[in-house]
Amino acid sequence: MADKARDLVTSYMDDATQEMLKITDAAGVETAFDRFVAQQPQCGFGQMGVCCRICAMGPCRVDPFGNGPKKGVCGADADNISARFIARMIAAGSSAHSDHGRDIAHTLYMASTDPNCDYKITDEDKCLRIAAEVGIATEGKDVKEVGKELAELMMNQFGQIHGLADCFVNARAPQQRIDKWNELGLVPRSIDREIVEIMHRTHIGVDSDYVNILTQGMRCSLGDGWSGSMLATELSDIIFGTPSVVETETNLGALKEDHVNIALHGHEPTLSSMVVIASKDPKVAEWCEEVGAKGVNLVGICCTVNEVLMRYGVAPAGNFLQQEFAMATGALDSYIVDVQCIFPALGDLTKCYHTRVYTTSPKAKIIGATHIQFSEDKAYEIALNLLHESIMNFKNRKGEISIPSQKEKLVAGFSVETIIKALDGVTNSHAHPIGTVKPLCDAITSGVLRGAVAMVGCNNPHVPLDKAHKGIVEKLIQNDVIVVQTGCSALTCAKYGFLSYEAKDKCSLGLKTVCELVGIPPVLHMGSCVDISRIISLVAACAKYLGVDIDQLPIAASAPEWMSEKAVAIGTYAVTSGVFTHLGVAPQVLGAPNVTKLLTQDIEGVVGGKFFVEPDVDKAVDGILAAIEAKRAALGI
Ligand code: SF4
Ligand code: MSK
Repeated sequence: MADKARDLVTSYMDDATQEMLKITDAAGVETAFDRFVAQQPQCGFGQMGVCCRICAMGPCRVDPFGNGPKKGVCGADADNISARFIARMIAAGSSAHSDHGRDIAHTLYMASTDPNCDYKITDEDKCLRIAAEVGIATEGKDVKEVGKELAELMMNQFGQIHGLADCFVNARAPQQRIDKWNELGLVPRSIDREIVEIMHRTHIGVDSDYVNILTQGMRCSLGDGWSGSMLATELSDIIFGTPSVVETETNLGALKEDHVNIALHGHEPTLSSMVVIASKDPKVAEWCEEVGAKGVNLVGICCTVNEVLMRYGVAPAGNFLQQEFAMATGALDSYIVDVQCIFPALGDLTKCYHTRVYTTSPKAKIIGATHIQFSEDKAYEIALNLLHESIMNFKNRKGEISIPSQKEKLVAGFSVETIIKALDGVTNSHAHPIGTVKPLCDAITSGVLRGAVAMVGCNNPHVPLDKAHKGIVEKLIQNDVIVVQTGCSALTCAKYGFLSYEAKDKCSLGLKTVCELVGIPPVLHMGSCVDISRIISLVAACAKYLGVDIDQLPIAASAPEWMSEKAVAIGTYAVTSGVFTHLGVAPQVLGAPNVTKLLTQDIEGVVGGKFFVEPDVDKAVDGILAAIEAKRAALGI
């Protein structure tokens, strides 16, 4: 039974990962797949979202089907318990993205005010453009003065006392959407306040109305998508440069036996970008020579690599569930990690492999790892030290090196600016500083493209690894649907060649024609998880161009293998923004009938978007395409 469960979840994954699984099995090294099987059967009450341990009168369980209790000790029913649980997931997810954004805003402040800062404003045009967009006067000012004002305004979004955290909402959302959110009271008052208020409301004996709790969840999620994440993305571009097209290769085959292999893992661009910059220091080459290595090979896992892939072409070695396998190659000399999605198990694996795991954030220490604390005011020095430590560890390699040969071509770097520029290159409609979305909208309204899907999210052993990502994207591009991606979803589809120019040959005629004409892959890599804000910005620009609200566009979102609390926050802000959102893994709410109905049906009448839960690939694609065609029909296109 256990073997069967493990075979099922591992049977679809790529050859490189299959190869590594055989190696870890043979060596008796435990991975997430073993631990997942050991967890079976998982708690049914937890899976249905009807288990509560918010207070010490519990834990309480509600029996959704049988004759067991229907209420917890305090009287909370299944809908109350489940809504509180989901709201807390939204709060945690929003806090992860937004705390990341706060650190980036501080870095922009330092770059603008401290002449000795290792960071600088790289994209000055973007600094001036974003500042003007959010209402800062820029004329006659030095770019550093503007950068300082912009950083201060953004930092204020986290805890402002008066007004709303609506800089980007007002600048970017279609007026119909702003009106709707204002009418429903959904525009966040400040990013931190909405997160804190969720924690207050879900304390025992506060909010027991599931609609009221989830409404607060929606408001908090907008603080993530349209504020915390959006400012993280835009300010990162200002500091590190706005991504443009880069080509590289991906998968575990990106590791090199004769080089010092360093994997950057986690989510933030601050340290990882500095490691890339410091890796060019002449001392690095000297140290490599000293230990007999041909050089440093920087690779990455999860969203940190999406950040440095988009800007510097660093190759991804894998997605979320491949993180242990990178170590099991025996060729990884160090993991430099920051925050989010880093397995505690990496610390245990240091007992089996020579790899050093360096934690760098005071927020994220791991037992078994070495902590070298990162600080923005000594960024270059710390990055260089981490490189030195990693290079010296090359000498400690032991046992066999097993790097799978598989790697795939990958094209990335599709910021909104890059997408618009690529499309504008075809039509020469340079009416706006960064061009317009007219060519994209024309392709959709004419029917050459039927629509667009944002495919995002993680990996999750609850579903066969990679199967849904691969299956859904394959079918969408065969139906003239262009796909944009972020996060581990992008890293997954890249392994199968969907993010290469050659993937146009897997597409139906309309999409293939667009790819050939514009010179883009059919699946566009738009960055890390926080960069879903790029997708939201693009969607909002299209809606404004067409004079409609977001919920009228022939678009959808899909998170086929999601797992994190951040994904819950993202899904909620997508739905609240009016997007039809597919989930391949059911959220833990199914034991709460009213919450389930609200999220999958009734919410559509309020905000225009809804969740569509479907684990089956074919049925998921049918549902997504039907939603797109229904929007087209309603628009008369
Ligand atoms: Fe039980 Fe209510 Fe306490 Fe939850 S809050 S553990 S349902 S008594
Ligand atoms: S890293 S949140 S596993 S996408 Fe952004 Fe990947 Fe999901 Fe983490």
